[in-house]
Amino acid sequence: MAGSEAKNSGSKQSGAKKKEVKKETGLGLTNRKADNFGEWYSEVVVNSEMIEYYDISGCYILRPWAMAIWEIMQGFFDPEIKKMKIKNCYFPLFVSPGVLEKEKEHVEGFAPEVAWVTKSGKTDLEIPIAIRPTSETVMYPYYSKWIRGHRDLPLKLNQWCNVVRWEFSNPTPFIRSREFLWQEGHTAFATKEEADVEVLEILELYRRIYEEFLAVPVIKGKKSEMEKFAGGLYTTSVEAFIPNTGRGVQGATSHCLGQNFAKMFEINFENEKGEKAMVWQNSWAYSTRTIGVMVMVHGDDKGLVLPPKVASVQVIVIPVPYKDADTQGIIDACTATVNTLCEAGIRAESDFRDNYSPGWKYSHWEMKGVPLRIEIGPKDLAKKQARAARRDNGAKIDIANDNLVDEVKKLLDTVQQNLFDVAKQKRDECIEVVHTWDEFVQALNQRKMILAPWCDEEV
Ligand code: 87F
Repeated sequence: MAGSEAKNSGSKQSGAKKKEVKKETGLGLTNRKADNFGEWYSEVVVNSEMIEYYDISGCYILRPWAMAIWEIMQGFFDPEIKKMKIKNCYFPLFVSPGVLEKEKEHVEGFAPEVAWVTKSGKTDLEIPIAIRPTSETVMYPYYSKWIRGHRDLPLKLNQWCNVVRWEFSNPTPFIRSREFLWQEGHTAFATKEEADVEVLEILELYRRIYEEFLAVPVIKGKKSEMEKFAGGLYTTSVEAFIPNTGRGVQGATSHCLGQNFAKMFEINFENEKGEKAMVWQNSWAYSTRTIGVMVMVHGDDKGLVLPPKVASVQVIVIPVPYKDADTQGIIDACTATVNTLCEAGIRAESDFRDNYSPGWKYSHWEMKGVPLRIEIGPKDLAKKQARAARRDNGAKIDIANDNLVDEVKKLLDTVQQNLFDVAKQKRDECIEVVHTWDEFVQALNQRKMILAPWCDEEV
């Protein structure tokens, strides 16, 4: 992968261009994705009503439009890990300095990012307490307590929570924020073989979140020794690619921790032969970064583009009344359409606000990325049909009322698949095979994703 993070890059653009885009709708973005990617991204997440900036740098409000996406992914992942007999739990937000110290070796590199509580009211705390940046040190002392014999294994826990990492470089909503939401799984096994299997099972679930839900193609892989989690044995990840920046983004990680933490936290058990043995551990996480990657990959100059599977509103139904038309008839047809779709399990809503024009509403819901818009005007009413417009490519399709549910379902599936196909094609077009350092540097400057020979040896 060329680099490991998406960056806010790009230069300031001319005012003339800004106006040009805005003029079309009165609502539009002032930055184009291709011209000023970083500014474009900030504008999209705010104007789509996913994010509100907060008065603490690097912290963002997740508005319902974003939270709904997180909940839909959770609705997939949580039952999947429950099928794997992983149980949910919740450990405290605070970490005592003692346990953090215990893990010094690998925490050292991360230490500047750990936030501390030092006061209650005006009084200094006797001992400052850390806010979890991740929960190994919070959880593992209790794994040591709870695991005694081989019958206590495997111990497989997950928690849905927030973590705080006081980042200093380039905060970006979803991608790099000082507080974020994630799930963190922490499992302990009697054997390395069991741990190895789970690492890849979880990685496959992460691939499915990206590819099946967010329609973002990812590459599964094993990190180099330099890039792995220092506290673990090996790290696997799914990596996405942002064509506009030419950067890879780490999408989610699934680590085999080996026995390093078992040693540090004395997580031992008596095996079947009555001998003392150390557990094998894994940890794995995906975070709200997933949403940022999705925005970067699919968004366009009209705003957000949501894959239907994660859109809290999949279909927006907009009445298009004309002066002398049967306005009430149109409104009733819209209501009936929404009801029919909702009954079929499709997430549909209508926009009946009478202080906005249909054109304004089109732009508004395009900005918010709703996959399908249905317009109903006097002609549609007369013909017992509705007109659908796809967010991904702008295509318009007339749908007879009798075929509404089937056609809409088909269209949503097509949009989902098309978003993935287009994203994959764009990514694959960026792949460059290189053999020399000169070629490598050149390809990197051309925002390519590089495939290069790799010896995995340090010199
Ligand atoms: C920041 C401050 C302190 C990352 C940190 O990836 C500690 C850390 O340990 C830290 N940033 N990490 C690595 C996290 C490893 C691991 N934890 C459980 C995961 C998956 C979930």
